[in-house]
Amino acid sequence: MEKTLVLLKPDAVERRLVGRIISIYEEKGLNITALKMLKPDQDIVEAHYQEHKDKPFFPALVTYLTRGKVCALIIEGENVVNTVRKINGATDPAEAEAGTIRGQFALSKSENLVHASDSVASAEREIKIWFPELAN
Ligand code: 3AN
Repeated sequence: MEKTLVLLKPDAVERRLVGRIISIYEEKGLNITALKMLKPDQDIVEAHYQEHKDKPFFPALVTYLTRGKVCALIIEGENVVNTVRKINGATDPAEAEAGTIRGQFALSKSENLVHASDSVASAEREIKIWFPELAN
């Protein structure tokens, strides 16, 4: 079964939206197969967002992700990578459809509540970063 890595980022935890957001994935029929809360260190966040390391917003992105706890999830289901990206909505909440998580709950392009892997290969890479204990 396909897997994806989802992060409910510090703004989701601070705004007490963890339960509501998880419910949206579950109500869609997807399975949460791993879940943990952690305050990530800089190394984890830099590894996770390595594709953005040369972007002007990278330092702010690292500060944002390391400022508090995140909820990391592995979600499994048929076509889960694309399905969760659709449920999350566009990166810029101003462009996100109203029914998506970002469309419903987010306003800011830099603090947009959720992350989900953008491909099966990214999911494999990101799951190793956030759940190294599950590597075999
Ligand atoms: P997504 O999370 O939708 O896959 P990415 O991978 O392009 O989007 O961006 C990763 C994260 O970087 C976003 N979730 C957001 O927090 C931040 N980000 C992306 N683009 C910008 C931007 N133009 N300005 C500030 N922050 C950004």
